[in-house]
Amino acid sequence: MSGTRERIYLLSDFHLGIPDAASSLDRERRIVRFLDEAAKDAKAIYLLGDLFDFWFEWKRAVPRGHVRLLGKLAELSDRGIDLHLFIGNHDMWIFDYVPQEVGLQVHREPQAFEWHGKKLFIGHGDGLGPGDHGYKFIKRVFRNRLCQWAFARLHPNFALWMGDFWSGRSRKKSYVNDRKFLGLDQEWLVIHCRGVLSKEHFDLMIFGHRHLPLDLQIAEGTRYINLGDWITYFTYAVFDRGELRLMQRLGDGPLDRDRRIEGAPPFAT
Ligand SMILES: [Mn+2]
Repeated sequence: MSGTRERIYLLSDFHLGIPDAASSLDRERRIVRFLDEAAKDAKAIYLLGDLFDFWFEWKRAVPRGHVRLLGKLAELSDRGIDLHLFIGNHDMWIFDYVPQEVGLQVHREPQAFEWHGKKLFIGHGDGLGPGDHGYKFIKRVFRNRLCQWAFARLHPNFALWMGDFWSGRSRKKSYVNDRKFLGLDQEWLVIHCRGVLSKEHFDLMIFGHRHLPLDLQIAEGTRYINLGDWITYFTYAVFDRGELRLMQRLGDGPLDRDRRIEGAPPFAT
């Protein structure tokens, strides 16, 4: 491990809060352990969304819980590590509290970057690609200022109960459908990426949302990486001097004990 901070780490889809408080806390501790290790050589950390299974910020109140993660992120930010958050569909209602309190930069749309001469396209990944019109409509409602204002008028006990209920329903639906790699021609994020590529070249296209770690060549000179999740796979990507590796956490120790994964699950052991 180098003594200088030059690596960029990317990870997503913690869904803290599910399936129950005890196992969520267990995962939260693993994430914090990972962040401690990453902080040893991280220049920046990119969180690609769905940190929480449901989140809403009132002007003067926020949901209970998740203080270890929020505290650790704040600490890393205070130590000068550059933190970025791409808002996911489960935490779309992060407004100004998390960015201000933690000290991170929020992105609400996919964005292009250039690191070490490599062109990257990064986003959470919801609502992209063909189909899924039901979700695309709901997303417009959820992003609507007036709807957000109306939701904020509800009592937090009731509003958060309702939020957990919705969130659980969408999760059950997506859990059934989402687990298998569909093939390059069927994966909607790959279809979306290829559309983007028809207008502009990118070397690396990195998303979350799919809950399936993938590292695939999708066009000449382009890799599509899905970051997997921190529920089943405990995966992350590291960008190190122009090279990107998708990694799976093995235990809670130093990151050099983790293993690189390529292709799609099931991964060879
Ligand atoms: Mn997710």
